[in-house]
Amino acid sequence: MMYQHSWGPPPTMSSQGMTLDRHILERQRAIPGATGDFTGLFQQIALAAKIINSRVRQAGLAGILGLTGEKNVQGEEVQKLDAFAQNVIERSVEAGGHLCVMASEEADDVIPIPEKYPTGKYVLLFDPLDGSSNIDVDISIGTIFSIHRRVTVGRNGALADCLQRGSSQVAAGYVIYGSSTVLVYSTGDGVHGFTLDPSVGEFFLSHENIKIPARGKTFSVNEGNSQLWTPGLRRWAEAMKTPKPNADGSMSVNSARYVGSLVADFHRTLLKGGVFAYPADAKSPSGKLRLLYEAAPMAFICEAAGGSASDGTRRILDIQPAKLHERTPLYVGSRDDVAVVERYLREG
Ligand code: P6P
Repeated sequence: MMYQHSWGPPPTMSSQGMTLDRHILERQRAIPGATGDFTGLFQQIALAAKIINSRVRQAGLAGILGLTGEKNVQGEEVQKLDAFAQNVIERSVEAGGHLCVMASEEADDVIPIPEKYPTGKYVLLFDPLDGSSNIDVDISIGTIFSIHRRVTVGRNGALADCLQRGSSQVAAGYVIYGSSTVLVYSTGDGVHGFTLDPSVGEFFLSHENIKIPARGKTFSVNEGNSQLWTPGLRRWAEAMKTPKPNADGSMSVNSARYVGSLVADFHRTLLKGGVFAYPADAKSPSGKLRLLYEAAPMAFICEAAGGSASDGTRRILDIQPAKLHERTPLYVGSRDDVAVVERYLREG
């Protein structure tokens, strides 16, 4: 059946009718011994994304519909969006028997699987709604997730299952609630994006095998913090803003782009190239972003697309986490552009 978008000619053959579910299933069939566990977990994550998307799209009406996290018109307590997203993800995945433990930016400790449900071999780490402070001004926000295999034995998973290097991830992904809702994921073999068609409530393949350019023309960093940076980092930012001569005598300049929402800044960097940076500084000596469910999943995706990600000196995926909410500086994007900022950082 030819999938007809309501806004014009059907998509290209490669994405015609290719839903996220079918994409995952076809990859599962190619893996010897695959049990369907991963497929089931992924379908639950996709369902959670659809539910969160629906509520995010209503948020602008909060003042009218009483969805502000206060009492709604029925006098019921309504959750703030990030608490809502946290709850939706937990409820969507806890009963499936695919996980032994979860961890979230919104929860101080690991989240066990309720005793009444079976447990499984996977671990889910997630940021349910990153950048949620931007929703009030209608800026894109996102959900970020990271999946590991457990390393402990027994019914319940443990902290050790969560504190694994990013290189151990079996999959990572994010959902960007922007001008459209796009889910991007990788299992390490390619990076693929799926756009939600709200008219049918299904994610369709829209960005097949994403590859990040080796070099881009955009740098993305909050220069409001520049007085807190090292001299080397300040020199990097100045170099990014210095016009460069081309062979034909013309000059080229970079573009500065900073949304202030990691998923939005990363998604643009992944598709267009360039570098996103959240440095350590005098205010945040370890940086602001979390290693487990922000930096590591984005690094996994970026490397699978041909890019790179470091904390300025170490590959993000090689860092052994010591704490659940550990923070890290993050430089992620086009391989050559990340190498340039690392060189300035080495100068100190
Ligand atoms: P700043 C959003 O609050 C967030 O956690 C990330 O999504 C984003 O990249 C970063 O913080 C923005 O931080 O300090 O530039 O506002």
